[in-house]
Amino acid sequence: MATTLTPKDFATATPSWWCAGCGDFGVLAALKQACAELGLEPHKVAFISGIGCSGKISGYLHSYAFHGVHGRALPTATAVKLANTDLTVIVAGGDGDGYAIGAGHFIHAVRRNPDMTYIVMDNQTYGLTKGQSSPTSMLGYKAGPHPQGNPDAPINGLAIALAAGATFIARAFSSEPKQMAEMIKEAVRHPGFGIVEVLSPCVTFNKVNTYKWFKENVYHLDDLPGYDVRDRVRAFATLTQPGKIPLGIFYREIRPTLEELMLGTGRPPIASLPIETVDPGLAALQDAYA
Ligand SMILES: Cc1ncc(C[n+]2csc(CCOP(=O)(O)OP(=O)(O)O)c2C)c(N)n1
Ligand code: SF4
Ligand SMILES: [Mg+2]
Repeated sequence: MATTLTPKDFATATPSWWCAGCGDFGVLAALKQACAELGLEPHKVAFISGIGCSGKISGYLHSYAFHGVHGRALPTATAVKLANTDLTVIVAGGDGDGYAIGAGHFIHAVRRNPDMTYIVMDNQTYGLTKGQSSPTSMLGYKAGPHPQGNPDAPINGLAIALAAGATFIARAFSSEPKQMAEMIKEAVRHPGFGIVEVLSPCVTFNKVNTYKWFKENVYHLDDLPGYDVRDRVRAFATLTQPGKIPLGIFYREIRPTLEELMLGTGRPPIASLPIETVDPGLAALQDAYA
């Protein structure tokens, strides 16, 4: 008989290493909530993480876990998924892990569309190594390791994901764990590669992009009249518009996963994904699933 799990069932006894107030706590809380509400069982979840403060998260979630080398979480997770397609695979790492040293793996994981969820914990700095600029640091961002300020323009990870062929793209804020849990749930339900970027402040080293700064600089896609998650062009325009940072689900489409194409196995789209939000090709795809 199925038992009802709660977020506590996904907790571990490992003491947290994070600084008090770190945005990563909100990500962990949302993840546990999402896993419980999805009815996942810990022994059927594989949680793969990269290196960084963010990467420590795999030690705090009760499931199978692999804390890999810097920037290599996605290829590791792809191998795990191909080896056992019954596992729900969740990957997490920092902006440095995913968009700097792991950037090549990121683009190619996205285009292959393996059925997994990737959470990028974006604090706009390298937290673990004491505050250097990361690929998402703002121009001029100053921190101890380079007081002269960051000379490099930031990259837009979600716009890159869209250009590379991502099939589910969302952004959350660690101060809004409820909304984040809903986005993670949708990403896990999505039959394909789902990326959820989370704005997750580093309270120790990034004194620019603080909770207050984010609160003043975000808005929700729900507030945009007529926003349609099938509209790739609008998603790109919204993601790249200068100014305030949008939160919500930007885009989703259904296309065959890596497992389907390589192994001939996959899972049917989960009921919560509204049929009308996907391409006309869905009917043919569903026949294949039947
Ligand atoms: C191959 C390799 N290069 C460099 C490092 C040093 N290093 C560890 S974590 C890190 C960056 C972490 O930044 P991010 O991925 O954004 O994670 P955060 O700590 O901010 O959560 C770096 C450069 C390493 N561990 N391995
Ligand atoms: S250094 Fe920054 S990112 Fe790392 S645990 Fe502390 S607050 Fe979080
Ligand atoms: Mg970081």
